[in-house]
Amino acid sequence: MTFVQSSTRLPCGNRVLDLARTHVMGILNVTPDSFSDGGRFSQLDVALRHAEAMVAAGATLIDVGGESTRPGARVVSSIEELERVAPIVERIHRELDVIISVDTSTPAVMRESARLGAGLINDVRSLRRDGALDAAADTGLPVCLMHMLGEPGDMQDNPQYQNVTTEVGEFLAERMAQCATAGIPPERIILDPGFGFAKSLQHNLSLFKHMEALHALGRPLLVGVSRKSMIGLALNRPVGERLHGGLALAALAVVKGARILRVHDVAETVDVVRMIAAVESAE
Ligand code: 8Y7
Repeated sequence: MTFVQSSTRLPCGNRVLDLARTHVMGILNVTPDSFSDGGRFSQLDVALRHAEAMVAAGATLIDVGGESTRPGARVVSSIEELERVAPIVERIHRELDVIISVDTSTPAVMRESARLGAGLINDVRSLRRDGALDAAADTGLPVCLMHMLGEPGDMQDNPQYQNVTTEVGEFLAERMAQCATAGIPPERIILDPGFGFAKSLQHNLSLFKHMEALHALGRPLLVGVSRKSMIGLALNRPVGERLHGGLALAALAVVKGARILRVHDVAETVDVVRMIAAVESAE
């Protein structure tokens, strides 16, 4: 069977993302308190080397984040966030062949990162902060809209849904409508179910199982489950022992049509994606 997609090329600044295949996005935290890296990559040169290694391992996007979204993490000022993110965006843009995604909810960080060469805005708050819709629209860059209720600090306080997948879909549709009003057309949007954000284990598992329903929104899906507590809780594993569970979810996400996998373990995930592609391209 042949599937013809309307547009498979997503312009991301001075690069293009081919949405006909699945891509691996490597996570680069430049926060001193990030939960699984313990801040080891906060120095500019170490961060750049880490980004370089992820690109060599096959990442086509690097997600640079300067604000920890860990529950209970300290709030970072926009100046502090900019001071963490801007230098690494600039260096990656100058030195590496990769699309830079900037993990931010902060309008000033969106604008400055775009100016310094970022190709994608990844906002876990779906452009709900004051000025974020306009800032993202002004950059002309694509945006990843992610589902979350509340704020990282309180999102895990007893989240409730009638039907998590339906409600996530409704939320994302509403954010797409807000984007359209602000001048960000659907063609520039990537959607993300937001695993681990305001969701219990059962919510995450059900949302993952029924993820395909979100294809009805007509936009590519990004999935981020790397090392998350849904793996820890399902398998009873500490954060350092979640790779295999994460790779199982990566494979499932590819089969369910996800186009971008946001991960810490790039080399391993690239093998998963390539192995599936090898089978799918057989006679
Ligand atoms: C996600 C994310 C995080 C995710 C998107 C972590 C910044 C928590 N998770 N962005 N960011 N999707 N789009 O464990 O699932 O990596 S931070």
